[in-house]
Amino acid sequence: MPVEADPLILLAATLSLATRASLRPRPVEVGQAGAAGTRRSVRDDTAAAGCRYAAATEAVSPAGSAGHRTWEAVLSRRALITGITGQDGSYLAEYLTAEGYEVWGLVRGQQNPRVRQLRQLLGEVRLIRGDLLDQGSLISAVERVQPDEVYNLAAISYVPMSWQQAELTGEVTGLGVLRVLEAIRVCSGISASRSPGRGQIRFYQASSSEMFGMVRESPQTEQTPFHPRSPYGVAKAYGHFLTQNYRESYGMFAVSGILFNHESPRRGAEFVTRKITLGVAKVKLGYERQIRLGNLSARRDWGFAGDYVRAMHLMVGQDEPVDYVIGTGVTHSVEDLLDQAFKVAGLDWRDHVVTDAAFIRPAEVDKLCADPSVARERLGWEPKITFEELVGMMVEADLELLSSGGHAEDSFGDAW
Ligand code: NAP
Ligand code: G4F
Repeated sequence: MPVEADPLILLAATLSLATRASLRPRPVEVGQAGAAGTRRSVRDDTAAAGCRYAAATEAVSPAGSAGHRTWEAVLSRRALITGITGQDGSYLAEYLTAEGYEVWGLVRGQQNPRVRQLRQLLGEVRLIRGDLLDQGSLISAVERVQPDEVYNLAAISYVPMSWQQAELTGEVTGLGVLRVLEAIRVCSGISASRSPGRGQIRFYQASSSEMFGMVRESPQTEQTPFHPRSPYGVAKAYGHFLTQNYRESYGMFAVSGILFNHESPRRGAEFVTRKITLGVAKVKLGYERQIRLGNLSARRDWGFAGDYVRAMHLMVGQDEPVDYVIGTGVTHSVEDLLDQAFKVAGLDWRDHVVTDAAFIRPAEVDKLCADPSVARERLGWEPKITFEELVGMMVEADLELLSSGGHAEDSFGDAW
């Protein structure tokens, strides 16, 4: 399969088949005990079909260092992240890199401006072209990267856009999941009658609390029925059920995290948390006097994105593929958010907020609140950052960004 050479995209062309060796732990040279050596990737075609194999990374001491031999090998795993230029993709890439993973990200477009910013932040991440609308590109990416784990975070994720471009949302956020699963299935040589064995590619799907929509009960659990309220929510429900279906049909290790709203200083400026924290910074610095918003009584269970990517990784690392609800268990209204954000800047939101019908949705999700007890008990996952800390962090980051002459779009870069 030819791989595109592109100066913008760092392709790790050094992984030739000839260098692939056994996954079995082997003696490696290390420097002083615990000294960081360079890493060399070694791979093993353990599966006969397609591109199924596990990855190992061998720790190698710097040339010439007077090290001693150890039988302790460092085995590293390889992850492919779709949606790496988004909020969660960036946090997950950082997290997995720190965990010793070799991280690859799928990026789309000819001149994607976020690629340069991503590479400034995450120099170690390797990028490969692909688009959730293009099945062939996904097969090529999986075949090229040969990941142990695939995290499908790519989506049209802004709910109001899903009414304006409903068909595109269905294609990307819904059918895109099918295309990623098919790429994994084809590359793994899995047919309907075959259960994959060890070394299979594990798959994570970014499902959403938007699927609960008009909620049947509160708080929402893994058992709560779905009643999506937007084309986005409907597309996510399709991806969710399809992930479950591939698990049941093909025995794939495929899991969905039903994540409630999670935010950060890297959040897109179109979402209400970031719109408010940027608005507070603009008002505080005297650039603007008002923020125009829609429904202030909507309630969400808001957490910190950095906490939520840990949950994704934990789910993929379990013995059994199981779907989990991830949230804080605490719900706040948009008014609560305004209160908190303006308080950080020493202001009163009532002096600066105007409601505008343009931001009212055709159908609203009134209230979301997670019951994350299964994740807490089985994964040992708990959020570390509270709502108050999250809002404080975002307001402070936006004050710093704007007062140093930056813009919202710069927040995917140095200002992180
Ligand atoms: P985000 O910041 O909007 O990122 C979306 C990513 O999808 C971007 O990297 C974007 O790439 C990529 N993408 C869009 N269309 C694509 C296509 N056709 N092919 C390939 N990539 C494409 O979203 P996020 O907040 O990080 O969320 C990550 C995932 O979790 C999404 O699936 C979202 O729906 C889901 N989710 C999010 C939350 C939340 O509160 N954040 C909660 C539940 C579920 P470009 O840079 O090229 O546009
Ligand atoms: O920040 P939002 O746009 O997030 P929403 O719609 O809850 O969706 C986010 O969370 C989902 C998980 O539940 C994700 F799946 C999805 O991808 C996305 O990340 O809006 C939050 C609430 C809504 O009720 C909205 O009506 O804030 C209300 N709101 C009020 N005024 C506003 C505005 N939302 C936005 N974006 N802009 C406003 O001016």
